[in-house]
Amino acid sequence: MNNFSPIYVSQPSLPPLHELQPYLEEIWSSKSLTNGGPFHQQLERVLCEYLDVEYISLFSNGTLALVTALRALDIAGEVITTPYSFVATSHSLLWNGIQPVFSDIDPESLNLDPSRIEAAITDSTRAILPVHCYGYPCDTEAISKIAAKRGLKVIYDAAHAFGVRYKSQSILRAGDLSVLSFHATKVFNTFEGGAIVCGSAKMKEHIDHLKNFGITDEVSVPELGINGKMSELNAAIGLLQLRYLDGEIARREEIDKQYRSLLSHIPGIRCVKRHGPGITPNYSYFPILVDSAYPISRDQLYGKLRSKNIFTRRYFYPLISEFPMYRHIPSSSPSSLPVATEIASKIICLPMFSNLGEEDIDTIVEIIASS
Ligand code: T4K
Repeated sequence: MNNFSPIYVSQPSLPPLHELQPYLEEIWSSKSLTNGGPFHQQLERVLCEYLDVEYISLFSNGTLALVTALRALDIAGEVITTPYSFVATSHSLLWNGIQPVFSDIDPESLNLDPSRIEAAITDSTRAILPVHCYGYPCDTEAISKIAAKRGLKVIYDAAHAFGVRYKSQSILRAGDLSVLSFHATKVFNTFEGGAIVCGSAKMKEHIDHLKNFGITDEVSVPELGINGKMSELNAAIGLLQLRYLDGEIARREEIDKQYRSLLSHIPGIRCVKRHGPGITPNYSYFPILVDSAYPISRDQLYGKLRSKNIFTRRYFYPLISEFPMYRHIPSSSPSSLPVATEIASKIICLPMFSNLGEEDIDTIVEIIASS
């Protein structure tokens, strides 16, 4: 690293270009470009195996997968969700005409705090939409209990949680549906892409119809669908990426360790807990909290890093509840979201990707240490 080459918060890993050639040749010769072609089918099969889940429906991106997941479960009314996420989480509710109800997060996991969910339930509540933030598993047992007791569906936004396991089981098996993102910035990427994970063949068939405009056969469109299909090119890239994924995650684990050890000596900087007993993490992000004991503010540190060509991100600031289309909702009041409000004011996600060198990490830490 030098002061002139930028380091971004993430950088997609790419397989060697020549490995793409045979896939391209096959696509060109078969002329099967999309609509559930052979690479699409193959990727669904291998992802089920890799992730240890029953059924997967691939999508063109995670946002359309979220929109479709809510539609597949016929959710209306109100849905309880977290304000501490990427805006796509709540946007998927608005696109379905559903009212988001924001509930506060737990200060350690940064996920929905289960002890607050029940108080947010009304007669109109139909579902809970939690996020496994930065890939850290939600308290799925507590959320399942609440959902079962109150007759609610649970859709997990698992955009950050590719490959994460808890108690030897895929976290994607929790709830009614889980939604993944394969965007360029994710641990596993297909350039753009996403998926819905479900537990029954019938549900998968329904989702597959919904992502293909709602078409069930040449003359039948029994319900409103959308175009959420993943192309053969994206599926081929996914198949290639999978070959390198274990190495990608192993390198990220090393980076995580290096950051944690170097940052532990800096007063006012706290590394967010991302692993714990029973958790197999994916090291998708490296979030730190900048406390009042740190000599300068979070935004000053963010600016200082920027001035040295290190482009971190304040995921997730502002809170979703602060954007204009959400601000008016009663549950958006900062006084009812004290934990999320505080965390959003302290968070910075440091660069995390497998090509990040040891010198880059040293430089980033030195800049943080020198305030
Ligand atoms: N739910 C959650 C919880 C999510 O976090 C997301 C997406 C979704 C749902 C929706 O899934 P998708 O519909 O996206 O599949 C990014 C991503 O666009 C977004 O996918 C992600 N979450 C969110 C947390 O971050 P930006 O605007 O901060 O990222 P962007 O495009 O500025 O990229 C960050 C850095 O990565 C760049 O500065 C440089 C590097 N980069 C990025 C891209 C796109 C590259 O080197 N190459 C690239 O092609 O939103």
